[in-house]
Amino acid sequence: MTDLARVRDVLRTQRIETASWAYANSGTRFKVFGQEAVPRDPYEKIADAATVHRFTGVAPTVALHIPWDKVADYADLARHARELGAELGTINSNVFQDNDYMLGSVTNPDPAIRAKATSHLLECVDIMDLTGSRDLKLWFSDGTNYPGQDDVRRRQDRLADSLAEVYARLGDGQRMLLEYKLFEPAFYMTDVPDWGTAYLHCVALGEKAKVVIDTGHHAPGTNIEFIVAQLLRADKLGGFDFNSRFYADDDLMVGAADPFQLFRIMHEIVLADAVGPASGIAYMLDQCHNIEPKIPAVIRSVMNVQEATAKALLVDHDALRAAQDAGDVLGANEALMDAYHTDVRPLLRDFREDLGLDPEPLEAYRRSGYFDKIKAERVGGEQAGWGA
Ligand code: PSV
Ligand code: MN
Ligand code: MN
Repeated sequence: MTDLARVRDVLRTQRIETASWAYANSGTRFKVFGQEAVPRDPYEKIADAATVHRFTGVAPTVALHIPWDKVADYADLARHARELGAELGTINSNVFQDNDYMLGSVTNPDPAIRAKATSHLLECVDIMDLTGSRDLKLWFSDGTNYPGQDDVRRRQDRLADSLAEVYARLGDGQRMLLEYKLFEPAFYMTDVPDWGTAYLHCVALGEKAKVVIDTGHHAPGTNIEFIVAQLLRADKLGGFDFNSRFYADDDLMVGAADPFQLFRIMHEIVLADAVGPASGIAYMLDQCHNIEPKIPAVIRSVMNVQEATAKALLVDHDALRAAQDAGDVLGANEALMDAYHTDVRPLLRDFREDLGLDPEPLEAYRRSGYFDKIKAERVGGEQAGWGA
């Protein structure tokens, strides 16, 4: 089998999950720019996600955020997704948009507020039972703004108690993914600020708990691929929230700001032979398309992940290892860079044709008339926004 055939075989196993909120209006705290034909409810968000899958062939699942995607009948929403050739994916909890959570959710000094937050997380597992989702993704905005505001260790204990209660509720085949974030909205101390904290909690919980890496959630200059390698060693890498950042948690398109970083991340995954679903690594896009058209931006993002993966799959591991073992610094670096500098677009065009898809997903989407169709259909009602 040629190398290129192997690359295509591995690429065929990769699945990239898109997020329901990427299709909704979004913006900054300064302004949300509404766009034409934006979905008005979760059903329409899923239709857009299914359209991304139709043109890329590798993005069948869509992540939901509760309560942004609250519906009366989740089994019906799952049926709707299946009818469109898609599936419901990760359930994202939300304990950051209620007035009660000003001083924290599961870490709040008030036990009644902690109980409310935990009961939301448990409700998310109930929803997973109805949607058939494997993963519960937890991100906590909890933290403090001032030194002395609350007791760091007591807050960790409260967090651990709540996580343990939710972990105990997980069914067979369900997992808990714990996401960390350096800062924002808390500015002095965040309760889950880094991979080490997330890792400690996951280890204490058990094997169904894994760490999720949101690429936008680190200090500038952080070596994210090192974190990837370390979590892979410990079998604690649950997945990614992919996006790009220039400054903080910018939520721009993955691979747009630093495609080389994305390649380096994917190289670690390829080295561990962990691209496909058997590894349990979930590739999710957690992005907001504030000024660019949303569906093409998600298609572009999926393609960016595929391009980085294809380049990583082209690394000549024998040459790399030989150079490393010989202490050949420049040779090892060259083995990596050779792959990075390869134009993989022709290979991906062939890959898509093999799947029976148009080799150019963005052009195919534009030609499809989908946007004109939803523009005509989605009149009246209120457009969905990030957070609603
Ligand atoms: C927090 O910044 C975060 O990355 C979490 O994943 C949230 O659930 C998500 O953003 C919402 O976009
Ligand atoms: Mn995220
Ligand atoms: Mn984020």
